[in-house]
Amino acid sequence: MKFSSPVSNSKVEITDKFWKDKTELVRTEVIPYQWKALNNEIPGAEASFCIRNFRLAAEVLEKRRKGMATLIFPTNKWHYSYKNEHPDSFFGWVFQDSDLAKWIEAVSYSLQNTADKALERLADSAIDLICRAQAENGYINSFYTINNPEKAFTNLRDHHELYCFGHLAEAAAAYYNATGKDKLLKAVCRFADYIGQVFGENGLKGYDGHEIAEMALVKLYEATGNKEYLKTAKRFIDRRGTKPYYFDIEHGENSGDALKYFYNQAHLPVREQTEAVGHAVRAVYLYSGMADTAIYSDDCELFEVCKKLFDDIRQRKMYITGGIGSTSDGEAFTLAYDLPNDLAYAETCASIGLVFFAQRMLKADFNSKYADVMERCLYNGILSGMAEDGKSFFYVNPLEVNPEACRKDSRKRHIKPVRQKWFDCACCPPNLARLFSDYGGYCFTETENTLFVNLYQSCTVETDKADIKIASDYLQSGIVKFCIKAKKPFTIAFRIPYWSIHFKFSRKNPFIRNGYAYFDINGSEEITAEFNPEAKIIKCCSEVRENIGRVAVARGPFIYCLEEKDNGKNLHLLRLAKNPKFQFDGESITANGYRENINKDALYSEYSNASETLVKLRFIPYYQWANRSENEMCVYIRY
Ligand code: FUB
Ligand code: ZN
Repeated sequence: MKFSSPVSNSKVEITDKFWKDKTELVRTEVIPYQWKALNNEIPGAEASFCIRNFRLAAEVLEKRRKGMATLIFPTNKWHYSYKNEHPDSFFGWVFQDSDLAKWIEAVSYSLQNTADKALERLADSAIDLICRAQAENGYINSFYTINNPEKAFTNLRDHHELYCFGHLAEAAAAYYNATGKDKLLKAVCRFADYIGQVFGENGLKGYDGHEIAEMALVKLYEATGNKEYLKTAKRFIDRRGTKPYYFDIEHGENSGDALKYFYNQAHLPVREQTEAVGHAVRAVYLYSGMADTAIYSDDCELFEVCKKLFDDIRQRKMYITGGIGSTSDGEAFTLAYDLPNDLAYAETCASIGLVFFAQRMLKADFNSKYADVMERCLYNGILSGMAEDGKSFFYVNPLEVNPEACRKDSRKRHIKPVRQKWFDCACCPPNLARLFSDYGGYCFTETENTLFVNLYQSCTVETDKADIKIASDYLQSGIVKFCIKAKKPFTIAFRIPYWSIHFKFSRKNPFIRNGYAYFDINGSEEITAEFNPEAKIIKCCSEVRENIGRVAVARGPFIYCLEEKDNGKNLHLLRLAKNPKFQFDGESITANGYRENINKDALYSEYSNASETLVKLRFIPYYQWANRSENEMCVYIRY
């Protein structure tokens, strides 16, 4: 299979105001805040105990090495509250270790962007701690190490051991790539070797209940060249969903019930799966691992499965914001076209996982639809996950909110009308931190001869083909200038964004294929791309019942929304005027519309035409909502 590779974040310097601001917020706000959270230093926030757990695991291992007695605790729960447990027990969620791994990964990319010796020293000390918590056989997991090592790998379905391993492996590869230091990488490779034995041909036939190990093993393979890691990833993938179900065996059951395992995408062998199902984060992490494994092992059949799954999400199960997983029940996908606005789950992590999946698909299928999805998620359903000051976060990203309903209707309890400082289950903010710090790593992909430009922002990029300086006004005028200093003849391929029907390049006659415009470059030259980010009305496919008779407003990559702050209460009363004239002030959009006058007399009355008042509607980019305190919000408006 012919495939491309992403150009590393270390080769891309983001100079763009919009994206530099975000990566700087992560560096200056999120990463230090998260370190405090890991150390229980945030007053008023639920304590994490993450660092404390690693310290305790290291102490326990030391005692066992010295032949000293240590206590054993239960391992049958998901969460261990310090309020109820023995003081020497593990505390927190069974996957608490992953928070430190994500922090190290975010720090790694951040160090590629901005050298920071003090931060690097802190990360080194965290890595020393993790290595002290590694058992003789290579195993690293503070939960089982503390509570009962005998029980390791006995509950893959629920207990996230391979998930924590996966995050650690991603952190190790990232830290090695960023700093050249291999202490964590070596430790994690020992762990991966142990996993390879435990789950080898003659070992346990299991696989992870919360996927990520697959794509993480591929990252270890990329970092070390050791094919065993790729083999282990493939083994996990090929075993998933085969009968008898491993999770049945593990739990002494004989259910054979596929329905039970949709949640873990383990209801069918993966090659027979055609629909995205179950827990959305797990799903897209699995599909990312499948795509990577398919690419590196030249498994076209597996890659075709990934294509189907990607299209199922993109065409039937993705919100206009790039949110996925439309129900809070299992944080999961439901059925095709079931995209309720006010009940949406759309976890920040799930859209981040969709970006991972899209980026991997892009490697071997040179089609703009993947980068279009990346862009949709990045500018909308992911960016909304972080406040504009980087100090609070959304876990859930709904498309319509009435704050009172979130308090009074238990079906909407998962929806928060304002961003939270931190979360008891703190998966999303660290995920955001690692993605945004690595933003540069998503902009370009390359084969031997072709450089693909997937995202547009001001930056410089250095490759063996050329050094390129990009001056981007993508979000305002849509004009992007490329100053290319070629080192050898090559082809440059520009993605034509899905929203830009009209586009122009200063060089004539591009070869257009699958949403990319290709030009051969033979020397240094300047090329200007002109896209057309004018405001537009977007219709949702009629099969989405919630949006019949309603439209959304978009401009360039941004989806817009209405907020009560600008448009008054009861946003459902608003209607966009026919063929509205949009006015763009550099950020918000105004348009003519109507507000239906409320008839307060009766709940029901004989039909008569509604009376309406002419109003000016103000739309802001969706990602900005809830930055001016609690209020109503909606993306879709009657039309
Ligand atoms: O289970 C670990 C993480 O916590 C998942 O990825 C998120 O969806 C949240 O449930
Ligand atoms: Zn999350």
